[in-house]
Amino acid sequence: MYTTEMSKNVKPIETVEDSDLVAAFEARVAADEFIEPKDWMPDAYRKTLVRQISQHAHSEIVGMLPEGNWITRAPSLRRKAILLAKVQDEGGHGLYLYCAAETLGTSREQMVEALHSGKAKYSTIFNYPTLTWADIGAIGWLVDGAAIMNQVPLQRTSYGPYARAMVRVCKEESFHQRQGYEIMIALANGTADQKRMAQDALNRWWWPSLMMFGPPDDNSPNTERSMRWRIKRETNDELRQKFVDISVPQAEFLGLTVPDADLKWNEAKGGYDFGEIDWEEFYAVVRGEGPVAKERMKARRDAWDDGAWVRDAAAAYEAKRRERAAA
Ligand code: BYC
Repeated sequence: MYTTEMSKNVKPIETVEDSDLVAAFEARVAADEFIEPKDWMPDAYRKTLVRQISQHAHSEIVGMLPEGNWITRAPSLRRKAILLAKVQDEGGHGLYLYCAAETLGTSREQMVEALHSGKAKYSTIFNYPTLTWADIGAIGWLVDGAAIMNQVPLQRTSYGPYARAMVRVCKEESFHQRQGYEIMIALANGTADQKRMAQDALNRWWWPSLMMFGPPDDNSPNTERSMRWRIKRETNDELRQKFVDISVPQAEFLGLTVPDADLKWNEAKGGYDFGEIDWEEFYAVVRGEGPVAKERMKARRDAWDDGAWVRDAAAAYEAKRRERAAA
């Protein structure tokens, strides 16, 4: 997101903003009231939201690429129609989220420019390639599954427009997760080769899916304040643990093996213990060194350039419409 520049400029809010306003704001958040676009809010709250919501929007739009790549190669008309609808849904999610961020005073052009110039981040998960049809199943099951885990609590995030956008997004993500799991069921119960494909996809997508939840809590610079402001309702590690606990029995149902030798049920905590995530890989991908990061950014920039004539035509039409209305 608007990363280092932003954090350098952030001053402790109490020194630059009216402490009564800050106290009233904090009290509203603590009482679980939604903050709305025209309400007073600390500058750092606004910036955190723009950072997170725009990153979320970019992730949805970049996330169309790995799956869009398989629309022409889906194995049946039914699978093609479902995948097409899913990818279109992701485009819609991006639009709701860009609109929610715009209510905070940033423009679509600024957000897109930040993505294209590399100033803004998007989810690490979309920097991995989709090599086989089973990857489409694994993405729906695991990536959309992780997304739902993260987004269900965001329906209660403190900023009203973001919370309301999440309600519809979560309903659609739930369908996405099921379509992915259904592909995995078909493959896992298919021929030996199909089952091997399903296992291979699980092997490649498991760890990157766990990385979607972000760095561990003790290394997550934004979590503490975002939890206090109820932007985030659960921490990165809490959500990651829930995801593991839900996904492991799903893998067992498929007859597949989660690629983690340290995975073990822990009776005392009522959840699974799991192996150490490769955080070096995570930070490398965050820095833009993911396996297909360059292709993803090129595809986004090309789409923006190729669509320039549509934006120009829409602007010219609108200008004519206004001229006519004024005449
Ligand atoms: N990838 O302090 P932290 C989808 C960054 S779309 C890249 O914990 P925060 C789907 C983080 O931004 C799913 N960067 O940050 C779409 C921060 O850097 P900056 C997208 C990551 O914000 C299509 C730094 O690391 N979901 O599922 O408190 C098809 C330190 O982290 C990542 C959302 O965006 C990452 N994985 O917590 C299918 C959900 N993780 O910005 C599926 C909304 C961390 O300070 N976002 N970073 O320079 C969130 O819930 C939070 O922003 C995060 C990170 C949990 C992701």
